[in-house]
Amino acid sequence: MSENLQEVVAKILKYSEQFVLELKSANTKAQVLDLKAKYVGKDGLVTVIMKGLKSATVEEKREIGKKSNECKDQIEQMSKNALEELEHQEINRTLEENWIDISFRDSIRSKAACTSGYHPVTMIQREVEDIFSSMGFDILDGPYLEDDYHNFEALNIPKDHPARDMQDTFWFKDMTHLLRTHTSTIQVRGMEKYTPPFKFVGPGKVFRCERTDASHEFVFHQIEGMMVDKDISVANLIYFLKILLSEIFKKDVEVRLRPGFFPFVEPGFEMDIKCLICGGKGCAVCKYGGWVELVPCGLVHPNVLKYGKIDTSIYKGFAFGLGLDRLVMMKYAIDDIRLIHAGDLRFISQFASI
Ligand code: FA5
Repeated sequence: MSENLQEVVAKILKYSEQFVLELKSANTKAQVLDLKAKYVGKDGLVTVIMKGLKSATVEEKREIGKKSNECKDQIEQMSKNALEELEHQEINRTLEENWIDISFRDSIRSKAACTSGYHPVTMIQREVEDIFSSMGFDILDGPYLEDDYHNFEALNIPKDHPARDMQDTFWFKDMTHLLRTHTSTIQVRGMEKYTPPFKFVGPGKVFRCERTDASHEFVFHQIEGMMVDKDISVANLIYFLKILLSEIFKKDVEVRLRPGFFPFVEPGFEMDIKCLICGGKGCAVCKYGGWVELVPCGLVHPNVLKYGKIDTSIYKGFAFGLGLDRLVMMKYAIDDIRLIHAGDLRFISQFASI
């Protein structure tokens, strides 16, 4: 070797310090890589010293080899750290520049994908309420949890009357309370609230312990209607129901009236609508009969008026109980009632824009 041992070792230490200084001003990965190559690359300053060891003495090899290896390791390690640091900075800069509020974007996306709106039953309920309130009817509410008196007794269905079996009831353990099986309970509550003449409708959920099929749910919706005045006749009842149906369907729909038995009306009727799913040809919804039972109705039984403390020598009344879910099915040609309450947004969101 042309230089002595001390001179070479000093050179190595100088390179080491020089590298540390120069690294401070390397601001990009390329600059770091260039710097690393300058010292420990194929022809780097440290590498050249190591290559020159071939002609060195054993002692020089040991001493210079040790120092140059330490210097090389230090340069490689510091280059690695610097590159990692620059990589981090780059990621942070990218994140900073392309910052996205994920929750904001999600809310936009969900708004676009799933426009909010009312449930079809709520929509039809409000429509029916609007039609009746425009004709002077009040809107009444009633509780889901009812007692035997309001659901049966005051509707002329005494205990042990076979008509109790017409509606399968969810009873509470005390056997005097139940989930109302129909909105006719609101008739009883209406008579407690008003003195005649009066007219009101009462919408809401009802509950029946029964098996479901294409036209039967065990939780569904009805809207009760009741009018009490002097000289009420079946003609008044038909008049209001026809207005209702023509307003809802905005077209002529075929209906038929047939006798129907309900202990709280006399005479009692069933108003059926020609099935709008199959056009009367027969399908699962109309049970292949072509007609769908929609609005049972009739003149209020005198016993019911008496329970309501109404003077039957002066007043008469009519009442009806419209199935709201069936009305939704007819209006929007839905062939299975179970779709309406299945909670499937793909189904429900179709009504959002209506
Ligand atoms: C009644 O509930 C009587 N309270 C209606 C009434 C009121 C009659 C006033 C006379 C005077 P019904 O059980 O038939 O009647 O039910 C009335 C309507 O609710 C039916 O015509 C039908 O449209 C709907 N409905 C009945 N059961 C179900 C069910 N399981 N699922 C969906 N809709 C039903």
